[in-house]
Amino acid sequence: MWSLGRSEAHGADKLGLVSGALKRYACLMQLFHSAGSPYARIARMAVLELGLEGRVSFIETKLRDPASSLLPHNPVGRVPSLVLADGTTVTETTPILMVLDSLVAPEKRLLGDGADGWKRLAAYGRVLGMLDGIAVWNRELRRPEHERSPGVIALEETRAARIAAALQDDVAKGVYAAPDAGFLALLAVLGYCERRHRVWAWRDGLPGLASWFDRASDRPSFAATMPPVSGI
Ligand SMILES: N[C@@H](CCC(=O)N[C@@H](CS)C(=O)NCC(=O)O)C(=O)O
Repeated sequence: MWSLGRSEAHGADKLGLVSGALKRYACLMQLFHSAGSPYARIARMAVLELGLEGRVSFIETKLRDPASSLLPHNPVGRVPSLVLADGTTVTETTPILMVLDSLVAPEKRLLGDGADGWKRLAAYGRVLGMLDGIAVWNRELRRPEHERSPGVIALEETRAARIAAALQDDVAKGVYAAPDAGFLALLAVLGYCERRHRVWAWRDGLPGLASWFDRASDRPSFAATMPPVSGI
């Protein structure tokens, strides 16, 4: 964050620097996130991968709290949420990636432009579908035991295993090789399973996917957004 002492500000103002700094500060977007959210992690990694740290500040917020700093910006109350410089709030991971992509040169974009027959978007969507299922499964496990639905848990466990097997085949064919939206989403999902959803021994029977994850985990954007370990 910007902060100038009184005399620095006075001297800088003479040079017209304060107004420049204030303008830049005003242009900052705010990305609301929680440390454990895999969806928000995709957006946070995207900011870092695209080199947008100077234009997007990260704001950690509380979820499911009526006093959350996010609620005045977004009644949905979910992260990630991106508050633009004009106060517009973009909610949901994919629209946020679209905004971030619009800030960089076309060849750097994470979602692609369809020139590949939308293959990158398809790869990203497949991972997001897996994350949605795992999020439902994880939410179920956070309920008191007597409120949990064994049927929902079984369905989501089966879905996750099915998608993971398909992802291992994809990885073997070279999909998820470049650090685009699908790559970052896959890192975020598997990273979530490693630290926040450990009930699922996803590595068992999936050595190809596990070795993809171990290699891809080297990315600095992944290390910089590590979530705390949870009890699940
Ligand atoms: N469909 C949303 C899902 C985001 C989401 O579910 N975020 C969770 C954290 S992982 C959240 O904010 N939960 C708070 C709540 O449900 O109130 C997206 O793509 O961004």
